[in-house]
Amino acid sequence: MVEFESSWIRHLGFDDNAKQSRHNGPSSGLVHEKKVINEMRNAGQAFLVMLMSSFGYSAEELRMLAPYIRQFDLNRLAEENGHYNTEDIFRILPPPRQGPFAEDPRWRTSKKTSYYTPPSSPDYMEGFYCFGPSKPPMQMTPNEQALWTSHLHTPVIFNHHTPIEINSSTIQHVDLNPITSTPKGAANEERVLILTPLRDAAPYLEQHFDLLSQLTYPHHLIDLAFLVGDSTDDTMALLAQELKRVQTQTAEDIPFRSVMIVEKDFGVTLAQSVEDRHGFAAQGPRRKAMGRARNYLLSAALKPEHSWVYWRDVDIKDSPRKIIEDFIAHDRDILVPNIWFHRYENNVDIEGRFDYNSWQESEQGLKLAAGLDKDVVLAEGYKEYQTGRTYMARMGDWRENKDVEIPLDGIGGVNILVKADVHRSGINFPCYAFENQAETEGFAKMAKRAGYGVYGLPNYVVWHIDTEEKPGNA
Ligand SMILES: Nc1nc2c(ncn2[C@@H]2O[C@H](COP(=O)(O)OP(=O)(O)O)[C@@H](O)[C@H]2O)c(=O)[nH]1
Ligand SMILES: [Mg+2]
Repeated sequence: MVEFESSWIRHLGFDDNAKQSRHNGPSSGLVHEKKVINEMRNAGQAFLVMLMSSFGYSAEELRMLAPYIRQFDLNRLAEENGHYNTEDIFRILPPPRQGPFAEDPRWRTSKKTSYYTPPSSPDYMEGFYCFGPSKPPMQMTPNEQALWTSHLHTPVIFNHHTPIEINSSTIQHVDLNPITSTPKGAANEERVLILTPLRDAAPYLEQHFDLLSQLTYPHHLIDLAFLVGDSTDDTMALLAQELKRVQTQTAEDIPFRSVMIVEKDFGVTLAQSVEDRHGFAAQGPRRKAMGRARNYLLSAALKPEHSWVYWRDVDIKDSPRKIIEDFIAHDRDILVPNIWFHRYENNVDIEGRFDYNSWQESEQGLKLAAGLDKDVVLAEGYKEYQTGRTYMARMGDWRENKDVEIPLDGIGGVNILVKADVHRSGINFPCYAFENQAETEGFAKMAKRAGYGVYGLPNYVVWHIDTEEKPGNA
């Protein structure tokens, strides 16, 4: 392999066609290349004859001066039919020993210093060529021999290593290849993004931040992001206050790596009262609006460095501190806990089961959906539509083995851990009817359709507030 680095070698006629012709047999590219080489050779010979006849160099001198003569652009001489520039000759060559020009003052190179001294190493060494394979024939396999003898040209590479360098600060390089989501998240320093949509959430923020502060997953690996929208209460101010409280703590393990607040109103007019929110007619529009809010939040906050996305609603009463580690260890694409609530009646703690959005699909549910208009969004827990689905809320007990998994087809949004690549692949919360489901249930359906695994932990309980505690439900 002969490799040229020198800038005085201009690549002659080896255009793309010509390169192609080496592989594909003769073509006009190759013919063109040969023609140019012939012209160059002719021009070169005419040039040498001129140097002898006009300038008085002897043949012996010209042989010695070969390294200098190579600096002439023979390509140009070929194009210009052998016309040369006398100035170039005075500039590049040392003077001839004899003849009319021998003492001409225009020579740039001093006869004494450089005349016929071989130019220093690399240039001069180029005069010695070694053709042949890199191994002795006895060590070559028949295939290697055939390969070597079959090529007609020594392969030539021009500046093959020239790198492409980009200095512009407007161009950013993102490599998603090293971003993984593994069961050893904390040990691998995998970054977690906690996402919370907020609307009229003032009463719950303090508790929310108390619980977040207690999370044992390293806080320097956690980014928080909130979407505040359509609120009529003081959600924004309280959020700012709570964030200040947490982020300015001096204890190293409390503040989080970063916080983002996204504001976006969708013009949702539904009141946040339990009746308004949980009536059947409200479910379709409400779930679509929630889906949209989640997608806006996700698209604004998900950064290339995130490995996991942890969706966490604001109205959580209690949850295990190790929940992120516990969930990551399951190594599932999408994982949800069971959602219950406490209700105290006559000093008795009645454990209520909250979330009927986490379910396993049934024949009845599929049949029902098949008979519905594609745009209808199904909602659970309403006598209008009997789906016959199996609800995770009805299973499980927090006293049992927390690691028991069940596959799910629909999920609720109170707590979801998602491998970030699932979202990156385009699986999000449909704000329209996807297989007759929207938002988190549509998310689960879409993920399953795309081949991702959706699971629930019936015995791993996160405690939602009792809906009767909601303001506006007096
Ligand atoms: N930005 C925004 N957040 C909302 C909206 N509706 C609910 N949220 C938030 O989304 C989460 C879940 O809502 P929630 O009313 O608790 O739903 P539920 O638990 O299914 O009754 C909470 O953190 C709410 O503050 C909305 O329209 N816009
Ligand atoms: Mg809630």
